[in-house]
Amino acid sequence: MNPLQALIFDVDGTLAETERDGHRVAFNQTFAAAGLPWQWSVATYGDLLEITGGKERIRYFIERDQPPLTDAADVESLIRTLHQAKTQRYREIVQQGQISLRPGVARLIQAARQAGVRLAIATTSHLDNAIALLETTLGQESPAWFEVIAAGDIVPRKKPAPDIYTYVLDRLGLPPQHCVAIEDTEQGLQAARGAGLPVVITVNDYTRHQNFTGADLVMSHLGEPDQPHQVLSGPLGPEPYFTLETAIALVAQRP
Ligand code: XBP
Repeated sequence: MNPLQALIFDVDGTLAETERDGHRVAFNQTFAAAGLPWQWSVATYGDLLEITGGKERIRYFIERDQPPLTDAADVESLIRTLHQAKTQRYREIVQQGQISLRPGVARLIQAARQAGVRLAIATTSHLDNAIALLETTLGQESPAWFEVIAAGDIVPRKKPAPDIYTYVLDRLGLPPQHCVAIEDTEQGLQAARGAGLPVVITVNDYTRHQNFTGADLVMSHLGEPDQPHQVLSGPLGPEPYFTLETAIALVAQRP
């Protein structure tokens, strides 16, 4: 039996750099359209990313920066309304083709499909966002390549809780030691590790300073044959880019 049975991908920041030019822009457009004077700069958004989940992020921002609003009875409905509008705007941004996959993502997904390694998604973001990104970047049929797409509120506790990964493993019917999670954040690492998964990290501008202790491999990105990656910690693979063979070696070396 292949020791590697499945790859489980995070979405935002891992498949594509969606946060700064996608989600952040969609939040700001939504606030402006609602007549709210809130605008999240690139730096402010970096701080807010500590809170996973868009609704949770808006709630945290209101409680931290807009305390008069916290007494309003309808804060929860404001958050819900804003988040629905933001999801729609984010989808439009993605569908306009403004966001592309990170290096090596499409290559690794195709290699997994060819090798019969199963695919799944574990994201904190809304399901519609994940589907829009897959369809726009990998083709209309691509969501069906993923046996499980676990997203948003499907579990009550978001990352760094392990729940979303535990949910995916249950649905796949696989033990964690035969899968690899691919993440970009410390919260994602904690969630995947909490579920017992080996974890590969591809850092980005928002996350490269985070603590990735416990990750099996930390890289600049997955890399391509003509776009080698940098391994920041963990074993060097045979190629200057992340391959299925590297993932198999990571899984095989686990006790
Ligand atoms: C990233 C998130 C999400 C997005 C916004 O999720 O934390 O909240 O920033 O999406 P992941 P929503 O890294 O797990 O993909 O507004 O739909 O929550």
